[in-house]
Amino acid sequence: MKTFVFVVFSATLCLIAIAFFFSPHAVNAVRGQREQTNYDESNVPPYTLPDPLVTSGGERVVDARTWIGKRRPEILKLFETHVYGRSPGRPNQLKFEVTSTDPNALGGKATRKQVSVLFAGGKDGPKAELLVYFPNGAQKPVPAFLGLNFYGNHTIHSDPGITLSKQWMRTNENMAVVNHRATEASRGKSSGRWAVEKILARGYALATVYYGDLDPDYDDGFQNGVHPLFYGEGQTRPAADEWGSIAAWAWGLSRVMDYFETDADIDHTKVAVMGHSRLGKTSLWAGARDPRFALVISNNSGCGGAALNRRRFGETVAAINRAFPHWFCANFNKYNGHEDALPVDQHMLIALIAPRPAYVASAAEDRWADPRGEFLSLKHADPVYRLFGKEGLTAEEMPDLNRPVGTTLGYHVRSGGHNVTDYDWERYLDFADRHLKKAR
Ligand code: GTR
Repeated sequence: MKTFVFVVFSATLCLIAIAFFFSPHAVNAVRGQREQTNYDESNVPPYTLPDPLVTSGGERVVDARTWIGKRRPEILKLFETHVYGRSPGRPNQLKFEVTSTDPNALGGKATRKQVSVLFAGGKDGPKAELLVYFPNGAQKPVPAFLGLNFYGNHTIHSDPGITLSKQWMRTNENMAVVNHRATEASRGKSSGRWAVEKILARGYALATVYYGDLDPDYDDGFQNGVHPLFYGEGQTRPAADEWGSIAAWAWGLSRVMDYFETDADIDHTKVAVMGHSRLGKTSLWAGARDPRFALVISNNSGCGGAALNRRRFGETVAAINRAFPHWFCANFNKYNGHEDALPVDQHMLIALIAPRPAYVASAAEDRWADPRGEFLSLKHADPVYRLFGKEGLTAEEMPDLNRPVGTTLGYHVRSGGHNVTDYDWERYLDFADRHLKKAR
């Protein structure tokens, strides 16, 4: 009897221990041991940002020519070496193949074109499937919005003519992704995040690619996706200063821009690149690197996107590198817990976009992404816009909820959480109308 009681007692203790281990409380406790997430403004440590307008040699930059010729290339190189990693250029074998065109899509409102972007020139090599909706009746060539999507092109609209993605994707019941593959029931599952009809009605084309076509979003040591296409003799993974996944996704956006340059219906001088969350980090890096993007939009991009690293508010460098070891280059790990040693901060990423317009949107409840840190990045990029005689962002303080501010640098903090809503899209359309349409 004694033994029986002892066995039952020990088994119960074990079950309690297992239950605790898997509870959110325990996860937070373990996380907390490693690092506390700070959500308290009064606990933001004092910090000094690197000055975008002082060269590595200590020279003050006072004109746009020195910025373009000297300081901008320096900063770009710093971001490549320490944050996102260097990317290759356009592959020589790059080919585009239009796989379908329907002039009568969305009840006649749009022309739907689907294009295979063949990175190695053939269908068997790595490729991205591009979906473009053109607004019917608009004067050509049309300006466009381009953004990567999280679960396949077929999720942005229930349009049955969109090719269902065959790529690996994270299993997700809400998205009807079963065993890592999309199903017919996945169609339109992300339509709430893509204001397709609104964008078309305002005279813009909308183009999108599934980000997993470029690099599936998990840490596999860079064996799948586009990285291996560029390995040198004997190379098995990117070097410490070479591209991670964010840089690969951004590289893919530039390849879409290569396609736009060949499509007479798109005005490739008026393309806005937009992304949400990890894909907002991606749109910023794509826009920073590739000056062919005329306008850049970051939706709730947070750490590694628009938010200042040195504030250590919400997600930090250490937290992001731990959770997503494949997103940045290996060198970025040196700054886990050592943000002040970074030779750049994210205001300099925005500055790389100057003098082109950039828009950053935060969401009030998205504290993990540090809304205030996102605002401050824009604010501290403003002096670079002034070199070009442009007004960036005059607001000194964060605006009230749902009150967009800014001139060449636009900002709003929307009520609600981490998401892309029609409110966000309406602001992007207004901003694009001001900057892309005025020269028409
Ligand atoms: C989170 C990550 C954020 C953000 C987000 C997303 O888990 O910590 O940096 O990128 O994912 O992309 O949805």
